[in-house]
Amino acid sequence: MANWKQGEPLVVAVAGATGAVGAEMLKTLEMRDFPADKIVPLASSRSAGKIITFKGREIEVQELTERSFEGVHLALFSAGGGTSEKFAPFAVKSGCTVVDNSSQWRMDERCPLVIPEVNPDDLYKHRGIIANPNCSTIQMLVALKPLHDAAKIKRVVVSTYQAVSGTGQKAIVELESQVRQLFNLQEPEVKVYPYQIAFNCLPQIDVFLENGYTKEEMKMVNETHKMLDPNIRVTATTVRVPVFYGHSESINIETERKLTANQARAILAQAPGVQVYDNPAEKMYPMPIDAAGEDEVFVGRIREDESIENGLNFWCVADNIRKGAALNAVQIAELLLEKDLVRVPDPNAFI
Ligand code: 25A
Ligand code: L14
Repeated sequence: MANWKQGEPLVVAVAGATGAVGAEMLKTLEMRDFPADKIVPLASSRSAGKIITFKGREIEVQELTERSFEGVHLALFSAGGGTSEKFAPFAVKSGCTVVDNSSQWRMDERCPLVIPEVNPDDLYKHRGIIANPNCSTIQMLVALKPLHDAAKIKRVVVSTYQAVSGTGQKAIVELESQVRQLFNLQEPEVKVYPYQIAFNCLPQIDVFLENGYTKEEMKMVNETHKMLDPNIRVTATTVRVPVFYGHSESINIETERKLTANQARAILAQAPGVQVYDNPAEKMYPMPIDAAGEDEVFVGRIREDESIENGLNFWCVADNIRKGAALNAVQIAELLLEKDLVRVPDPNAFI
């Protein structure tokens, strides 16, 4: 059993350490001076033996196996749903607390789904696996939480404009190669997405479900219900755009109590994790090229929806790899340490 006690050296693993999100997790742990005494980078056999550097030290990537978590207290996973399904239960069995970035455990009742700015106290219920929400849901709820507290949101209509980095390193490479191929008058090679993404928009993220929505769209609905309020009606359209880093969202809300645009701006200006960037007179609004590499959720274009009584429209941008994935996971890990929750109550809970 690797249950950790305050004052003992802390061992932290990153599963999927060589991927787009895993690499950012390592960088974020380093930048925020996370109090890990030892880092264990894990990936598939393809990447075993690669060297990563952490705080100036070189560390060899090991293959992720069922036995990787012996002596590990805390693991951050971002290696895809199948990998999390297979290996997270073994981590817990070794006494290791897991923060998982895949969609695998998010709707599992045993697993809290947490955004530190929205529902930090749900962490107390964890039984070994804490799920990190979907990137589009995270940035939306960081902005909606303070508005919901102030005026009670009844309905949300959201459309997303999502960067390719959400799909991982292979999709970053695909957009870059297609742009290069097109400028060289070559046929663009389509491997990751169903169609060419360069100079295009794809109104499909993840697979289609029976109700005509995509899985990504229903993640935004279901995760909002689990974390913020099951009574909010949510409808989403998620779209892939040829942007490398940073998701954008057009959000329309209907509230029970009236909020003017100025009131909403003032509430958001005070909200944790949010930066209001909104001044039409100066052509000031958030864009993915500005949000990339930043921690905050940026909000602009705040205005009243004149088609209904109590409605607001705004535009919301965040770095999908940072707040949408790696940063949120590291913030959860920081809270676990702070609340003394790096522990597994029942090692067999997920086996
Ligand atoms: O579960 P989901 O939600 O459906 O998520 C699916 C994918 O989405 C990404 C993540 O990709 C994940 O694989 N993802 C998930 N949540 C995300 C979020 N919120 C998210 N992205 C953004 N936001 P990724 O590219 O970020 O990370 C992939 C990592 O997972 C490791 N991995 C994969 N299978 C594994 C595994 N690790 C252990 N066991 C397994 N079975 C993967 O490591 C990576 O670290 P890797 O070793 O497989 O590959 C890293 C290097 O290898 C090269 N490469 C990849 N595939 C191939 C390849 N080379 C040759 N042939 C290949 N087929 C890469 O270039 C890289 O250098
Ligand atoms: O639910 O942009 O974490 O392709 C994984 C794939 C987020 C979106 C998740 C993408 C998704 C991501």
